[in-house]
Formats: sequence, C-alpha cells, structure tokens
Amino acid sequence: MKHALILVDLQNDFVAGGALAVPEGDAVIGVANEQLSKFELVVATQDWHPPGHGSFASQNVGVSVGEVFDLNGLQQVAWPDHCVQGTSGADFVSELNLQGVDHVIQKGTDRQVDSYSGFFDNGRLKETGLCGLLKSQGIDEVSVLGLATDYCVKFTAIDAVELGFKTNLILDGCRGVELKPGDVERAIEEMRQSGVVVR
Ligand code: VGL
Ligand code: ZN
Repeated sequence: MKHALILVDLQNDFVAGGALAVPEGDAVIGVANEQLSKFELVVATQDWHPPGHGSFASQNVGVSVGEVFDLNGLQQVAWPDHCVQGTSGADFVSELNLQGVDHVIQKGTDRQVDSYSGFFDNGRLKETGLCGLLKSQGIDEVSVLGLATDYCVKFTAIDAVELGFKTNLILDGCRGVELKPGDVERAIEEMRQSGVVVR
C-alpha cells in the first residue's frame, strides 16, 4: 500500500505576477515543500498549452476572460493566455523543491480541448498517463494539493476517487481562482461529496 503526493500546477502563471494569478497562490509552495519528503512518490502536474490554445479568450472573437463559451461541444471558461509551452509562465515556481519531484505529467497540450484534471482532458477522451504511472508504482492512495482549488485541483481529486484511489485533499496547500464568490467552498463540498477526504 503506497501513498503518492500529487502537486497540481505549481507554475509561475498561477502565482503573483503570473498571467492567471490565483489569490495567495504563492502560499502553497511552502506547504508543498514541507509535504514532499513524507511521500513515497511525488508527481507534479504541469499545465502545458500550445500557443493559441482554444481555452484562451484571445482565440475566441467576442469572448472575454471569465466568460463561459462552447469549445468543441464542451462548456469552457475563457482564460487569459497562460502556461504556454516553453515560456517562463509555464515553468514551475522556482521556490518549489523540484529535487523532491519524481515525475512530471503535462496536460492541456491539445489545442481543441482543455484539461483541468491531471488524469484526463475535459472531454475524457485521452489520458495523460498519470493513472498508469500511479498503478505501475503500486500506489493506492493519493494526497492532492496545489492550484487552483476550484479547477485543476477539484477535477484531479474527483478523478482520483473515480479511478479507485483513496484520495485526500491537503486544504492548506490549495488556493482557488474564485471567479464567483463561493466557488472554492462549493468545490471543496463537491470533492467531499465525491469521497475525497479533506484534511
Ligand atoms: C487551471 C484554469 C486554466 C488550473 C489551469 O490549474 O486550475 N485553471 N488552466
Ligand atoms: Zn490552463
């Protein structure tokens, strides 16, 4: 029985000064570094969009950041350009102890579909390889922290439960976008309802 830590999207664009800065996003890096050493396997997800990704407001005429629109049949929030492959915004925050990270799983690489979960794209058509990696390492329990609570953390944790992992959320290691007031609270409740143990 092995327990893995999943660090969700600890990248420059999601912290202060970044293109999609999450309020207090920086505060989770210390928690991540402190947790790293306690786990047998540490996986970091990395939002890794090609330039001109379909989720960017800039690619959708008449759609502003924060608006919901239809992207190839799926409801999509329009985001500022962020985490573009090879840019500094897509790099992991420099304070994160990357020595303690065993694997990096990139997501959001298909221009046509977003990928909030570290396991699948939002259409659930393609896997990222995270599930296979965890199963091949004998992992049966995961703990999740990172950015953002109401998007990538939520979808990653709920998918982990559905894929059969005992799943914990390390709450003080998470911060949310909170586009609408209450989004973070609702996300936490949704995770709880899905079987995530919120710690
Ligand atoms: C995320 C919005 C767009 C996240 C990624 O990491 O939660 N949110 N891309
Ligand atoms: Zn993204």
